Amino acid sequence: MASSASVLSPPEVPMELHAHNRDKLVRALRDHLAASSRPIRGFVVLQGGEEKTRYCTDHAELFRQESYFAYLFGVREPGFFGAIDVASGKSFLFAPRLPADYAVWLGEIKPLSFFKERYMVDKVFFVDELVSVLHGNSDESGKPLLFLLYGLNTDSNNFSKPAVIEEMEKFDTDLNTLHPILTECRVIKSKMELNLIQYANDVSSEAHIEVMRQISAGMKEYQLESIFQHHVYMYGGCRHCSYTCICATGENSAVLHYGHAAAPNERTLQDGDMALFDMGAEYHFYGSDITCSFPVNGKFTKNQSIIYNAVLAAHNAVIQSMRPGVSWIDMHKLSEKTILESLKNEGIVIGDIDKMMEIRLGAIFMPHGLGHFLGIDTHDPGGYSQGLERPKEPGLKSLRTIRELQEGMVITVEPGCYFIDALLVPALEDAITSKFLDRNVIERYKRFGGVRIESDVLVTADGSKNLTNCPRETWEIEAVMAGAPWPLNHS
Ligand SMILES: [Mn+2]
Repeated sequence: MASSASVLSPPEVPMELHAHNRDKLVRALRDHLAASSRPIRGFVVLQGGEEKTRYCTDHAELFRQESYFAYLFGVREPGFFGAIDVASGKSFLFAPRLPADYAVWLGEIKPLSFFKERYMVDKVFFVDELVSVLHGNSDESGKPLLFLLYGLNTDSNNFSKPAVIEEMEKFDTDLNTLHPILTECRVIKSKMELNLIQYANDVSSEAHIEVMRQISAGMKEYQLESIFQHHVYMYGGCRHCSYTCICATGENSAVLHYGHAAAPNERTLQDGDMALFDMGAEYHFYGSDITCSFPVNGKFTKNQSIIYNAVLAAHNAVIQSMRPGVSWIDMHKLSEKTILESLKNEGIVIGDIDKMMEIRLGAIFMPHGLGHFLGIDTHDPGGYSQGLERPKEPGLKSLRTIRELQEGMVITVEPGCYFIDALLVPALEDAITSKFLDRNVIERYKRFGGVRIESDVLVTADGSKNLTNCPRETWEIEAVMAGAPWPLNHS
């Protein structure tokens, strides 16, 4: 039956989603201005992304809209500007004036009315009309005020680029107000945004299961990447993935960001390997970020199930503890402690768990943070809102957020346990950390690689909801890899 390949059907995207996002921003901005005794006036102005070519050539890379612009306007075309009148809430789009030649090479030049209808904004003009339109729509005697987007991305340490417009001297500009307020809007997801994140999760969960079913020793890692990409595009309509696929097997699974151009998922799979596949599809800008770890041959060895179950226990303990008000640092520590307890049961680490926590021993096995916000960006912004400082201790310093959970946040839960020589060798030589490590037992895991289990989780009013739907228990994975349907049939 051909239809058994997938149960997916790509949904229509309601552009009300972006109208709602704009409303949310306008309300937050008005509240902020009122609270700081400033007049309710001015325009939010954002510049959308530009199409890029490959180096000096005319090869156009597939365009993907800048994320803040996508959040507010949902526009998929390059070269746009957008504005919102803070006082009236009215929204404007400015389209690039395209050369007549465009119609020959790239298709029909759409009228401005097309964009007005598609993106549900109040008015659409050309980019070269921006200065006069903003002046014409301002009922102030002086220069109109523009709120421009400028601020730090705390994951990349890059700054967002404020809109560049002609005749800037005809406006007053404010570079400080918009970024933190718009970023905070993105942290709490609306129902319509959650529907898209759920869809991206459904598509990606199904594609991960397809990979589990088709994997076998002798294949290349990139063939599994290809199966994933095919599935999310063919059945899910997802042209983009949220990030470069990590398809790591054997020792490669201890390389946290494997799969980049210099390590392009090209190893041949061996019988007995663990696989760690971190892959997520994106649909209408909204993404997913999912990791599955499992044995290439479909059967966990004793050592593989020891490490896998240590990580699964941490994953489940965190999801069960999540609710509004809980500190993400505490969740990170809970995951570390859960993993260390399992490792202690197997004699991999020795001694007092509280002492291990004090000296941050867990960071040797899990050097990355427990998880991050997810939305239009894989590492969605807002993890360190104003005033929050990144911790300095091993493990904790890798956290992409240290905030308290709030209803409506979507955050990844991705504990891992890895045997990384670059960390283990110095730890075994260190006078303090070496006391907690059993050299001989660790030797048995030398070529193990690592395990990560990653789900995308919504914080609800009284707990959490896992949006990812992949087999997680070892017996569920073994059953699905042996051909059982998912969800498992319990009859
Ligand atoms: Mn992640």
